[in-house]
Amino acid sequence: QPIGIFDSGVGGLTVAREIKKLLPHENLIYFGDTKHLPYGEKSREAIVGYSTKIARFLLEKNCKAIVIACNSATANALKEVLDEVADHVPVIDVINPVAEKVAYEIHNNVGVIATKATVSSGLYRKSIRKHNRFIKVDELATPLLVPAIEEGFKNHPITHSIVYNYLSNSKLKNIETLILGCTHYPLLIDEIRQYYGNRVRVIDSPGIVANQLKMILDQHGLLNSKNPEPTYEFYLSDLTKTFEKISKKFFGNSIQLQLQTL
Ligand code: DGN
Repeated sequence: QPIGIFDSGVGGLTVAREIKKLLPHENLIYFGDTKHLPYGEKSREAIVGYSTKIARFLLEKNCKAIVIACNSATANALKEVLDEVADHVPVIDVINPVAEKVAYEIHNNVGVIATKATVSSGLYRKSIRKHNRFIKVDELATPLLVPAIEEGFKNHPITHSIVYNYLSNSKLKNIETLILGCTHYPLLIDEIRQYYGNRVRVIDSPGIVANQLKMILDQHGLLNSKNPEPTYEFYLSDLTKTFEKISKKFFGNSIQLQLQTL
């Protein structure tokens, strides 16, 4: 049985890549809702509609666990996705495991950069402070980063300049730890590191989520450790060049992308 993973586009691939690394015997099914991207700008109702449909699709594909590899979907539709599928399979999101880890391990000022849909939910702040009310958490919406990534402007002067403008915002002035609150953003880790040097620790969110998934599969007796030829299936609501490029970079040239209307 495969693990289902979804995002609005290429962002969730940063999580899928870590899952593949940590759990190399698992079959994976990835759904990228490229037709409705970016989720970060959509209403809560729209995000709930897309996310629950995708979760149902992954359940019908016989997935044994579902990873919501999108912060905007987690922040706006976690409850509805749980209502839809949690009776059948465990659901792992990208905010709660990260918030919990940060709450217990970090003792300084934390900054979060994310889409508008995630920041307006305030979920990072709430989840971190539920576990540790002494941490100062500042969240900043950085909406231009996703289109820059989807346009393939990696290591491009435009992207450097957007990153510089956002990170120099006064809200993030005194942070010592940064959470990339959007699964697209690890694709800009070089630009972000270049800005901060060693001054700020960037949390490895995809790694934390992959570990959480492993723990949950283990708890449910669902870990697969003997599958010499794991399969990777990709379904997209629209076939895009960017998705093709990044998915092949992470998973190899032989993968097939399938169009799936949502
Ligand atoms: N990758 C998604 C996230 O983590 O929020 C959102 C990207 C988008 O659709 N704007």
